[in-house]
Amino acid sequence: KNDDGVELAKAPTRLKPPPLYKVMLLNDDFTPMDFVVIVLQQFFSKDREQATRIMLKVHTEGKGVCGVYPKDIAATKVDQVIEFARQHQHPLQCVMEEN
Ligand code: TYC
Repeated sequence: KNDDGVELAKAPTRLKPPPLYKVMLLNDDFTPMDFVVIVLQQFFSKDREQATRIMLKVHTEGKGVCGVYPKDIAATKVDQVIEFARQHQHPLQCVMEEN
């Protein structure tokens, strides 16, 4: 209240930015390298060079980040990649992790 007893407007509540999630590809021994490069281009908007770099990182280190997104978009990417790999009978796995 101010000096006249009038209720003052409350400061607006600060909203936290939504948490972001890393979408990661996991290495396996069977999925062709070219297929992984196509996935990175098609679902993560990478050019051929970026896609190749990420694919090789996953191949040598076991996993790698494809992109960082809000939760619902990350979950959709994971589903799309797993479904695309399944359609082509590759065991490629894709997961999300909170950043
Ligand atoms: N290791 C696979 C091969 O040698 C290639 C590969 C890379 C598979 C990345 C999955 O997420 C992956 N053909």
